[in-house]
Amino acid sequence: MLPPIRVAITGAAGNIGYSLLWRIADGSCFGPDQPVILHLLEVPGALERLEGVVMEVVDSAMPLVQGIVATDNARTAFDGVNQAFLVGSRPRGPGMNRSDLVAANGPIFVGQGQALNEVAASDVRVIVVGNPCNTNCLIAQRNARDIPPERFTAMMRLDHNRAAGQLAQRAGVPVSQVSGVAIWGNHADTMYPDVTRATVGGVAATERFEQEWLRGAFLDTVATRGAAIIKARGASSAASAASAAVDHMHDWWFGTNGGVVSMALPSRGQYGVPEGLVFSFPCRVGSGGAVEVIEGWPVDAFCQSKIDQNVAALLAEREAVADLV
Ligand code: NAX
Repeated sequence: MLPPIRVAITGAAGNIGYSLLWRIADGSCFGPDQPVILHLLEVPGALERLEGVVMEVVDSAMPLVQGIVATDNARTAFDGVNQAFLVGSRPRGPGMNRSDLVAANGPIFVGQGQALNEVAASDVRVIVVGNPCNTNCLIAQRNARDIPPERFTAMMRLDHNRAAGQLAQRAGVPVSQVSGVAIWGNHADTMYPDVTRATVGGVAATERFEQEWLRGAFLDTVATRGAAIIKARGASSAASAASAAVDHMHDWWFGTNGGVVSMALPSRGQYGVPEGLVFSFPCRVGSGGAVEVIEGWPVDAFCQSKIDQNVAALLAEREAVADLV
């Protein structure tokens, strides 16, 4: 057995947390030989619910779980953590638009960024899931001045997995036969699922499917999938979001073996995206966890227009939280 790693999950008593905890505890994320100490953060009003969740984790008798910290204090929650899943944030309420949500959730990520900066382990890696995740990630990163910016990422993997799932369904093949999908931009309905380099059952997606579908129903389905799930299920995506967070952190931990994944990370100006914006690019992860934005990806006029649209949206979000970053 390896020495344990400390894994923080914020919003641990929420819907995503309820799926995520067990996937981390059963070794799906960091491997079957990697013990974990779970650090669970909630707001004071949800501590009793969190206590119930902790009881269930104990009752699951998970051999990899070597300790549980449950708290409403960010400094306690992030003390010594190596991996941080920032899931907790305020959901969008009735009548709230995106900028209201940015304004409501921004301050949470100021405090959490500062707490990570002060007490997290020196190798900490962060995924921000709580929406608007790209801008929340930017805020956390800017408030954690001593942590290298590339340790902060936002989750685009659900969009990535949704795109792969749609291609597989359309072709009637298992999703394991889909590769090379990439999501550009913001986790919002402007994001662009790009299949230029995707293959499905060994055939280029651009040959297998009509362009009309790829730029029409496919795009719309992926972009509006969250809303479709809320309509059908009466609740927002939870298990699929937890699964995507596990995929993201698993691939960051183990590497992608040359495969393409979509991660939002602070731009270094790649593809003309303004420096610092937390933007999703096609990425690879090397062994050792170095995330590399893939260079030389073919960007046609359609893709460029989508990149521009997402840059504009993220610049507007950054402007709305200028006092927090
Ligand atoms: P829930 O409302 O079920 O759970 C959120 C939990 O976070 C609650 O228990 C709440 O008490 C807690 N919380 C709120 N503020 C907190 C704070 N400051 N510190 C610690 N905990 C806090 O939402 P859930 O369905 O779990 O979704 C969580 C977040 O994920 C939402 O912001 C949601 O919009 C976002 N999502 C992001 C996705 C992505 O692809 N990036 C997809 C799924 C999901 O919509």
